[in-house]
Amino acid sequence: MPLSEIEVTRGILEGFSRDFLECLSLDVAIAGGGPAGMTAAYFLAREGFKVAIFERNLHVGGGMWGGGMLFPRIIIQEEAVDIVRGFGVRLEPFHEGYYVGDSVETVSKCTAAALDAGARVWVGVSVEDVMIREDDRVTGVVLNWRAVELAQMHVDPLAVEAKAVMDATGHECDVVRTVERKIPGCRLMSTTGSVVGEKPMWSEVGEKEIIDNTREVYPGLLVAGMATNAVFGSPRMGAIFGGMFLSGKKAAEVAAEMVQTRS
Ligand code: 48H
Repeated sequence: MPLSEIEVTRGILEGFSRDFLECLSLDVAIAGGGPAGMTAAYFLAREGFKVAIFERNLHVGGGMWGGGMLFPRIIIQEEAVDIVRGFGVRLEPFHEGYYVGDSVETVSKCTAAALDAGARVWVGVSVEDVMIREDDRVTGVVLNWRAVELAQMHVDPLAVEAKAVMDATGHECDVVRTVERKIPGCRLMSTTGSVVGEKPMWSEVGEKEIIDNTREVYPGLLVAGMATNAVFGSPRMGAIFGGMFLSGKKAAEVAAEMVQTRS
């Protein structure tokens, strides 16, 4: 029996509404669906936390699709191999302690793993602001369609509450910058109290500091992935991606603690 256009529309709207309504009150809201955000979502969902990613592009994967300079390969160090292989990604050893993998396979499989674990992923949705309460705690994300943002239409946003908000927006650390800009006298829980900005390439240091600094930087708000190095003024690392997965995993642990102290 043919399906009418109206029934197609009903199917889309009913499915969307049911699933989005479930996301109005989250344990963890993640801004950005790159490798760090996706890994964090996977580990949180696997532990039963209610977690959603809001990704402003139509696709997830952030800067991983293009590997190094559009050669679709990424380098993974030993410490992150279990995480990446845990997603089902095939990795080949190529140097002592280092492996090479296909960036397209890695994006696809880590995304599938996060979805299978129960994370929700919303694409085309920008985190344009946060919600804040009297105790200066970040209590949720403020959302708008990316298309609205790009068209610069004056359309008011909607909001989702969360016990923890994760900035996994990559080099821009967009959410932390928003908090810093909009909260008078804001002091981040970081070395300098403010966003320092990412430093030039030094892989070894960048990969170490990203793990050390993956943490809560403002009450209710934590950082993961390259956003961490942007906030703390650590170097970039090029196409070595292990730190993104390790930071995502640590961010899941930090977020889980934040949720538990608020429950
Ligand atoms: C919703 C947003 C918003 C917003 C941005 O850039 P990403 O891949 O970030 P990470 O940290 O997971 O991985 C970084 C890695 O890809 C990389 O760039 C490396 C290793 N660089 C090293 C080097 O030397 O250059 O993903 C961030 C995602 C993107 O998909 C953005 O579209 C998205 O966040 N995003 N989503 N609301 N306000 N801002």
